[in-house]
Amino acid sequence: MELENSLLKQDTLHLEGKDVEIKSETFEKLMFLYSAALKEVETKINILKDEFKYLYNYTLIDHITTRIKKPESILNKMKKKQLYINYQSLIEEISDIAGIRIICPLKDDIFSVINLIKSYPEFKVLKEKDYITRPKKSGYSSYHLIIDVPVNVAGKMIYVKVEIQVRTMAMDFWASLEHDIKYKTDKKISKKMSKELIECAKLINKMDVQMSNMV
Ligand code: 0O2
Repeated sequence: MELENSLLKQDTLHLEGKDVEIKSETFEKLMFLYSAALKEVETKINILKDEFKYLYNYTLIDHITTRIKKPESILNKMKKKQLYINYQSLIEEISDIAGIRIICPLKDDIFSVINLIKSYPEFKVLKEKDYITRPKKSGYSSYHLIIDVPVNVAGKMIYVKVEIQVRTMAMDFWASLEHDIKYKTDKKISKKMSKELIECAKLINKMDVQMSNMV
């Protein structure tokens, strides 16, 4: 595999300055760490989801999805960012290898979820992007957090980055379709289509605000 071969040029990997070394042939072991961190976050968010459902009879979170970024996508992102293709830059510069997406019914729920996540003492927030208050030029709306998650491996605590995206069902509908149009079709998005997508994002935002006001 191209990515793996390139990364293998580096002999050892130092994680977050901790006394942990991973031999270069163990790309899978690195992915195991991301996967372990993702499971830690997923469990906590599922407990939060159930807490609101069973204790307060409220659907704060509709559903959760998780994914580990595919090697090809990691490599493409590294190339796009013009990074050195090695483990160190992968760990330091690519923050969304492990990703969890939290889908809420209402816009206000997003901020509740974000505040609750921030209150977990074990998660350290490294980066925060509020594309809810200020959507991207494309029309994309979502709240992003990059957190450091402690994972206990071989008796040592190491910290692994996980990206959390929080958005409403309506925002997720838009983002999924837009992502498919952008990445799955070979067509370059025309100016007309970009404008239409921005219009749709505005309609979705209007609907989200209206729905929030009704509840
Ligand atoms: P994929 O295939 O979904 O994983 P930075 O963190 O500043 O170095 P980055 O990673 O581009 O740069 O940050 P940003 O803008 O927060 O975007 C991270 C992710 O948000 C993207 O990951 C997408 O999942 C999502 N995203 C951002 N902008 C858009 C958009 O315009 N449309 C859609 N549909 N999703 C978006 P990837 O790796 O680009 O893609």
